[in-house]
Amino acid sequence: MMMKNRAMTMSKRNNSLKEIADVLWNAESVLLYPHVNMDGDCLGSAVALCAALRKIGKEAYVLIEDEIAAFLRFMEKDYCTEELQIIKEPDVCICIDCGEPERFKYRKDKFFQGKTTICIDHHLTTEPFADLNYIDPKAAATGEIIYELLNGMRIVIDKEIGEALYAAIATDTGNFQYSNTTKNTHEIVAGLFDCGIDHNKVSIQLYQNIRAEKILLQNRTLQTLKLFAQGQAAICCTTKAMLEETGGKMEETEGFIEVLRSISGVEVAVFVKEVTDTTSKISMRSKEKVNVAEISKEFHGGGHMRAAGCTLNMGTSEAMETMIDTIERFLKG
Ligand SMILES: [Mn+2]
Repeated sequence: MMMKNRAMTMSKRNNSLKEIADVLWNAESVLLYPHVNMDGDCLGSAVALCAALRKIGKEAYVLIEDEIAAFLRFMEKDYCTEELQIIKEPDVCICIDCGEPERFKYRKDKFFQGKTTICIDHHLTTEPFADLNYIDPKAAATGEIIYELLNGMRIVIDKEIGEALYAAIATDTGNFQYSNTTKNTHEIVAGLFDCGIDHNKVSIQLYQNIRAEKILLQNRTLQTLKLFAQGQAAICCTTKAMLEETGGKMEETEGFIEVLRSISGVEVAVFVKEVTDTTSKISMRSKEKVNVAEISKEFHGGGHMRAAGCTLNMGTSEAMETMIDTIERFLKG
């Protein structure tokens, strides 16, 4: 009975990709909204959809509010803009890979000015808030959903769109290593190979394109590494002082947490980032057992089983202690 209710709620709150496709076909102008701290999936998915919409004659832009990380800039071209008025009265506003309006804070008002709003996402914790919602937590990346959407719309995926989708899927699956990777993931990527993508070129952009300062920052950050819960958990932090010391940037801490999770015996990896003296951003990853989305919920955060995050109103040392206590308690229970 409970299962049935859940299934019913799921189907009720999700629209179909066909409904979303119809709205897009009927629109003249579309604004796409990736979340802040853009990762490969949100930017790759947004750029791919933007390029596809332009191919079918729509006016489309990816509206952003923060800087694009260097390793993702190959996708930017003339799609991305911070200009809120680039389209005065957009027919459609779509948020991509992002489950709550707070994740596009400065663009939020503009988003809700769209005649139709759409949310396309794969986060487990996303509650539908747009006019049309398509949230599929089984998708390893939002890029997979965009691939299905474009196929359904019979828009030919060219090399450029294919490479953006490849970047989206490769980054959100940890280069096809994470548990979210499915047969469908590989089938979609096989489809992208048929579109003529140069996956090696994309991989070099994504993974062999690191600034030396980032490596120095990683080295400094790892000096704060603490193992706890009998070695089942690991935590480290990056502070603003470390950025000055090394010349690294906060956006370059992306991926540091993977080093922690790669430690033998570690089930939960935690990374703490200083935002201000009294605000810290927490990222969590787990290996096989722990649902870190449940831990992040205790602090009003969100995410998936194996990757979640939250914000704590405290400095980094206090935040580290808080996370150590919480996770020790969690692993005991
Ligand atoms: Mn994603």
